[in-house]
Amino acid sequence: MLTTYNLQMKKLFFISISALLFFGIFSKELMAQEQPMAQRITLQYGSHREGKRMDAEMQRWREYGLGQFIHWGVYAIPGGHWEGKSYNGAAEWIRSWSEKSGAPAGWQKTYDNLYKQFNPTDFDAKAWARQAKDMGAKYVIFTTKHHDGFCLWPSKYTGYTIKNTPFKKDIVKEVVDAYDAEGIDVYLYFSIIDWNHPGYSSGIPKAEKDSLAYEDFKQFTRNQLIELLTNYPSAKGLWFDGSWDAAWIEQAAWTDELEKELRAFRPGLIIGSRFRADEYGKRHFDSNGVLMGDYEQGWERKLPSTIEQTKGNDWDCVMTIPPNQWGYNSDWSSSYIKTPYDLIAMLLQANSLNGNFVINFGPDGKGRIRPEEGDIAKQIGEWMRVNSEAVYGVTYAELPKPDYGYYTKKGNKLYLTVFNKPVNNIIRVAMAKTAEQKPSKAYFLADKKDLKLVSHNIGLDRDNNLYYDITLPDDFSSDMPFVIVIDLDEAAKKDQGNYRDALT
Ligand code: JFZ
Repeated sequence: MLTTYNLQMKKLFFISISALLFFGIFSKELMAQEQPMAQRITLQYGSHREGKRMDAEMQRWREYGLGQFIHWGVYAIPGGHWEGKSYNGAAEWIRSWSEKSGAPAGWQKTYDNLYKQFNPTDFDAKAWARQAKDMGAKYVIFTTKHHDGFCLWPSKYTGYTIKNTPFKKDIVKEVVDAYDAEGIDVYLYFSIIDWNHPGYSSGIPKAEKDSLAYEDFKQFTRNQLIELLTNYPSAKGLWFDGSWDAAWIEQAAWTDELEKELRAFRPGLIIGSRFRADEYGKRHFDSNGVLMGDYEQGWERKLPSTIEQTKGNDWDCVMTIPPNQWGYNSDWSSSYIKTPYDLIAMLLQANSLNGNFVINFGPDGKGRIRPEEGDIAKQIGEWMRVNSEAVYGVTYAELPKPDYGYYTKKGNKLYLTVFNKPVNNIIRVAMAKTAEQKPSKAYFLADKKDLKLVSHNIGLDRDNNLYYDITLPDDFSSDMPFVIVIDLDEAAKKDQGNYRDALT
């Protein structure tokens, strides 16, 4: 496997160099690549691994394709609004609303007492899990504690938990059990930021008493993480957030130790790159440009458009349905709401570049997933039931992105997910003359109907490609993206081209 990885990296390197020469520019992404060995500095708390994790747990992660995020907590009660006033940021951040920016008087005190009303009587973890399953999600990331510090599990290290609400029951447990029962892997979202803990500080504590309080907070954080891994042994990983705080960044030695402890405590545990900084304060990638953690966790509400931008790493993209609302916001009327089509296009873009795509849901204060999100999940699920073969367990196809949509690949099958149907009904696939696998058969994934496949030398000199034309039936139309499968045949090394290149 390592050899394959090295080969891939060599290819990537080659592609990067060609891109540089071709465009004559030095893009930021490429400059941010790993330092050559000779130029590296010694790091004590940098990345401790070179290249991808190849164990079974990580292989499973890599094959998810589609995931669900759930942001749920006390912020679901105000839902972005209070006493007729509207907060103008992300609803899960509403506690940070200041009176200067229009918050009602005494807002933070009001917020910190809202948990006393948290009683989501309509919460039905099994219904959520069924809905996620129907959508086609293979994993879920669930907010155990967001920045406000409210714990959806009965943590013994603070009173600010679900146990002290009228609801009382352990919500994290209900979610874990329900998703486990549906065969959906669970990842626990955990915020390093905790506005409720007296020792928490976002800036570096200066006074001695503040530093001491921060030490308490560190111990508290460590205890809660061990508690979560102890209480929910089936959870596959931790999804960290908030690690941009200056105070946290300063803790390189301690966070490195903590990560080691968590990994030793739960072998196979998956942790992304948004957990800790190295001793120079570098996050996600250490000072040598090497990825920290098991996958790149920086693609939030954005997607790479080329394989070079992914630097050959594993990554996930987490995406909101409105522009930037993770927790429940009761008013979606003035926001653009992504359509199932938009989300499927993003899903395929992610999968075509070796990433997982994760769609966020924000249940309301009663525990209901809003109908708009329900419809989106349903429509994505309908699409996935027909087309998920092009999503699960696929990889980058090592072909340039075609204009009509995205390629994904698995074994000897190439999937063409078509978003833009050519006006002549001919899908033209270009492959290098030297490619080891050649298309032998093309068909619709939906009904397995064979499609006419012919190869041409279309007489374009020096592009070193062969062209395969797939003809869609005359009367074919589709209002959703559709998938064509191409079987690749290793043996068929035909059509090497019989026109000589022009001598110029
Ligand atoms: C964080 C949270 O503050 C937010 O509420 C939500 O939970 C989200 C998933 O994570 O917000 C971020 C984190 C990282 C970036 C942007 C917003 N980022 O890397 O660009």
